Amino acid sequence: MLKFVHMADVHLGYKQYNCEERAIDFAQAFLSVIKFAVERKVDFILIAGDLFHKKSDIDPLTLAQATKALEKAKKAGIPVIAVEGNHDSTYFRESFSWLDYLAKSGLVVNLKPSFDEGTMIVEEWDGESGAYIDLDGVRIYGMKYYGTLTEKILDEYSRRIRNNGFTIFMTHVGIEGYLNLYGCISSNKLHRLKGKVDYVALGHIHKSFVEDNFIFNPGSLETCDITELEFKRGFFYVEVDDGIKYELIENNRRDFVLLGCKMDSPDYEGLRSFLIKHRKNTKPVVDLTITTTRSVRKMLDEDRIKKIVEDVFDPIVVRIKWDIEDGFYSVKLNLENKDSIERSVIKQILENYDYGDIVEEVLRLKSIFCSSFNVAMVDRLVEDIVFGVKADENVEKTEAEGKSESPDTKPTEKKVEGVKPILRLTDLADLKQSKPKDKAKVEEIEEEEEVWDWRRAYDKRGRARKR
Ligand SMILES: [Mn+2]
Repeated sequence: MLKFVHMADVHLGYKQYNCEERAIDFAQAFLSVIKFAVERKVDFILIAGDLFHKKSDIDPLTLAQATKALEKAKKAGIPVIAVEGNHDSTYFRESFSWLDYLAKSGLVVNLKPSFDEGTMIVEEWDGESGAYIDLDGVRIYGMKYYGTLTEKILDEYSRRIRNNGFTIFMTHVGIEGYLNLYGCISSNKLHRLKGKVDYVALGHIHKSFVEDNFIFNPGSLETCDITELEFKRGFFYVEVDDGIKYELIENNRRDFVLLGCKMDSPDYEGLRSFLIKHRKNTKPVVDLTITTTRSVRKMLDEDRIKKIVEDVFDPIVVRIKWDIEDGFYSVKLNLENKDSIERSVIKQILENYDYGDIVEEVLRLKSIFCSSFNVAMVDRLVEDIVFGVKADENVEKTEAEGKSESPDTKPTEKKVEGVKPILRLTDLADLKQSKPKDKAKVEEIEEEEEVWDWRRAYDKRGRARKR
């Protein structure tokens, strides 16, 4: 009988809330799964991405946590097969990841396809690299995270998969319909692998799910975000005999206490007795939201409240959040015109969250999305932000070039005094529609298209790549 463990989203090195203790929690969770696998004498261990929380800047402690646990598996003769997740790898550029490093050290098998001038190569693991590995009666294919290129690469990869014994396909990708997450794919893309593949091992979504005894996603081991507290998650222990038998094991993890209370006056003793009712003796993370008014907030001493929480819970982290009932959305309006009302509403909302300095970008993004979504405009906005070119200058230049070829011609439209104009609907002409100056420029553009390469986010001139 075949036995294995499937985990994902370990996030080693995540010093959540800037708390060292939390990073240790993540390592403990990982170690406990490895220990479980060793005790059950499984045939192999799968890690479906995000072993590490960060792509780079891994501190020595984090690397030690990874190697110490992986060495336990190695000592027990259990191979660990992994793929890189979005937290582990840069997916536009081929680069040497920490998982590659662990593979070179003989602690993991890091599976991913390689590319030769854009052609995908799916080769057997040779001890250092490869996309699949054959163990005793089992073949495991691995594909790392590719972001928005996932569907394209998955289609190509699927054609290269061959069934050989019990066949596993492991990747790090989100499936639509579980969480409101950007860049998810439809599970149909994976169900199509039936016949060639027996078990699809996923990671990425921090919530467990199983589809049709075929697609398996275990969720995160520790809690990366308080929204995960309500999810069932852990790791899968799988036995394969006639069919697949699996068990989702919810590993031990740090307790979180999420509390909300209303304070109409500085009644600290009332707060204390409220907290005592929710006491836990497990050194939890305490997340307390206090709803109050602006005037009562002024009377309350946050340090004193923190001290009370510490007395009651002996927590590792205390987070106090304020929900000011008459504060956040009460906005003073400047009733001059529609633009300035919009500007001041958005400005004041953003300022309440300390994002007052991105008002212009938010307004421009809003206007782009409101007027038939235009990818070129979004690209240009991102360019502006990254390279510091003002959008207005660009727009004026484009208009001048397009209309009369004369650089002296200024747009005639009036601007609101003292207010930097945001993009108007009339400005939203597709960049491609503006006439190039001469043929030489056309050729130049075509040449740029020629050197397009999916691994590069930017072209030679440092501009966002063409689509
Ligand atoms: Mn993750």
